[in-house]
Amino acid sequence: MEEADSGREQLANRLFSGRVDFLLSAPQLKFLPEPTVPEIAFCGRSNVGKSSLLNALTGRRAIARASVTPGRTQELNFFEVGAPTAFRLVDMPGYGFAKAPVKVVERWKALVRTFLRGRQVLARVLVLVDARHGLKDVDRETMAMLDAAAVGYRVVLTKADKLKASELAAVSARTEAEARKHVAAFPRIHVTSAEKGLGIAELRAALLDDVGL
Ligand SMILES: Nc1nc2c(ncn2[C@@H]2O[C@H](COP(=O)(O)OP(=O)(O)OP(=O)(O)O)[C@@H](O)[C@H]2O)c(=O)[nH]1
Ligand SMILES: [Mg+2]
Repeated sequence: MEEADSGREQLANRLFSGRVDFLLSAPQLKFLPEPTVPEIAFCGRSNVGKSSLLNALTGRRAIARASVTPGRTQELNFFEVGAPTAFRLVDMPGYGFAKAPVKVVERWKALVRTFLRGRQVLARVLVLVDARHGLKDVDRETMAMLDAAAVGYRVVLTKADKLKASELAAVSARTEAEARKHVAAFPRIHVTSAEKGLGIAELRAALLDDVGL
């Protein structure tokens, strides 16, 4: 079993560290690419580490733009993995960012919501949660929306390197217990650090399953 798992991880590592290209940035739904391959979307509060996780998964320093300033990612950014393209990763604007103008926030929210609920090729959503903060009500709203739309998602704790082992164990247990109550959530959560590489190989292998490879 362990050998089979590590075989999957090797395959996943090869794919994610192979060809990865930025495809396009869609500020509105009409600019979305043709739905020709499975897609994995990264969502979560502003500054939670979506762009950084995408970079860590693909082994690139900065294919997706990460920043200390919340609200960095303002469009749906599509990245293609594999040659020929096996699947796409979609970096999205964060939610819960109060400092952007209300109109801008509303526009991002509508874009993300419509994409998540209506994208035919969406194979999995990753709901990223800062391990220091745990689940917030805005995350719960997103999870409930995905439950209602029957869109499967994985809850991913980020920035695990910022916590002590005991704190991390507590927040993991709490988050997993809550994820289990959501019909469209995977019962197991992922604990990651884009900074230290923690949980990255496992998440790559899981995403391979998600896109049917
Ligand atoms: N220590 C630590 N810092 C991290 C980690 N992941 C991201 N960060 C930091 O968190 C900040 C935000 O990261 P981003 O990847 O830009 O976050 P985002 O969710 O894409 O943000 P928006 O696009 O604004 O919604 C940056 O300063 C990152 O360096 C991690 O695993 N560990
Ligand atoms: Mg971002």
